[in-house]
Amino acid sequence: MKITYKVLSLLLVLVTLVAGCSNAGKEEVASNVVEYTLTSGMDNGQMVYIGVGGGIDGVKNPMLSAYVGDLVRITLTSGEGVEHNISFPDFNSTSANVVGKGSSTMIEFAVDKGGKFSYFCTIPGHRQAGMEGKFEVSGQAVAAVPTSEAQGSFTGATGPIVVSGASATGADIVRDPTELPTPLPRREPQTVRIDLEAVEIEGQLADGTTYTYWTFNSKVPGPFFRVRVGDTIEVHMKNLTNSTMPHSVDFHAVTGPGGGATMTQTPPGEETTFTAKALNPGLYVYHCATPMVAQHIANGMYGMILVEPEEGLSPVEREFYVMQGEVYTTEAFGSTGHLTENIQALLNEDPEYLVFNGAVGALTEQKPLKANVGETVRIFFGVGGPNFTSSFHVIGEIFDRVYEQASLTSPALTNVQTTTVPPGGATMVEFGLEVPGRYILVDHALARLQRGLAGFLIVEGPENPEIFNGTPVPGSGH
Ligand SMILES: [Cu+2]
Repeated sequence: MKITYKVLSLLLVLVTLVAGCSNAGKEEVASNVVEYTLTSGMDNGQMVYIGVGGGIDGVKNPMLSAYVGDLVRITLTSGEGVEHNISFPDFNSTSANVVGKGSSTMIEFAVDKGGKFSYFCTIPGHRQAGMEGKFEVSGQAVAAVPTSEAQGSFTGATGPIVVSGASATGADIVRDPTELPTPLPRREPQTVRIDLEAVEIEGQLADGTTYTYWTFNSKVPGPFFRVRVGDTIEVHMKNLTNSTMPHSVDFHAVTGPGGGATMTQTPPGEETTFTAKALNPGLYVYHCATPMVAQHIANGMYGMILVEPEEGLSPVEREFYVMQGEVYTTEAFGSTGHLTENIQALLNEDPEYLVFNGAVGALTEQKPLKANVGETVRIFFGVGGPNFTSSFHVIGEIFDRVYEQASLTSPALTNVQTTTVPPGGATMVEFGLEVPGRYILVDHALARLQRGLAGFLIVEGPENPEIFNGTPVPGSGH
């Protein structure tokens, strides 16, 4: 008995010692608190998280790991000044947004289940632009948490819903279709400076409806540039300090990787520049090419540049600048108030709005095209998109000449009713005006008319009954 007691006492002492040691060990390495520091940045045109310190130092979108029962602490710092956050939706944890270079935020959450998970930035478009990494947890679940419940807390993709808020007013982002440079005089090739400024702006999308546009120079489309073949363009790409995104520009007129996008990924508050020689005459689209590119285009970042052939274009009385685009909102077409972008709808190619020159009514009530009987008009027409091909048509007119695919060095097609223009493509059409009245610019996929896609060409002058005669029916809409 005595011996047994002694053995037991010894055992007890040993157990206590071992327990003490192991506790001390845990505290020393804090094995149940896992800390990671990440910063945000750009890499190859992608948005990324970059690891700071330890085994993840410098690693893009590093794999993070922990054990069940750990407490995870994540510090996120804005490395480039763009607004971001970090979310672990499976653990119901999302940080506050970091705003401005160097600002940081921290989250902590308990790891209650094992498995493979993701972390990402929940700001629309950022996950798709690259801000996503893996989070692996070893061990068994501490308490059963239904995965579906945890996933249900993340509401990334909702279908369009009708929300009619109070009507809202925003800036006029509509590009006047007459705002374009006049034909260039005959001259030797020269260097032409092109100034672009990325401006994120709350603009008027429709009556009582606003939307946060991303623009080149505060209008949609961006400025129309006009150079001569052989000219060198010197592009200055500026991004306003208050931007939430980096922006860039890809000129389809440029020969070189990314059309300039590789050299113009521009963080908020900075400026980039490059030069390029215009080798091929034509009418070309330019657009922002910062990931997710489709999002930047949908939000309004597109425009056109005309590279005139050496001999120039034939003279016409009037030239117009029109571009087609799509807007993807969470709220249904016709909602009032400030509408929010819907990335899932963008990925589904399911826009609520389709517009000429940026907004509903832009080229009808607000800034219609105007001309006179006897004149010849030329329309530089392009599709920013990002997704929809246009079947461009002017109701009541026939295109005398279509420079198909905006090829200015091929013979024009003659006498065309409707012409196909792909996203990131353009056309140049010309036609004479014989009869006064109101002509309607459409995409002949006419369901789109119901979503805002219409423009007016108002032609004044004497009636021409020999060509068109009769009595208009009231309310015909033409
Ligand atoms: Cu952009």
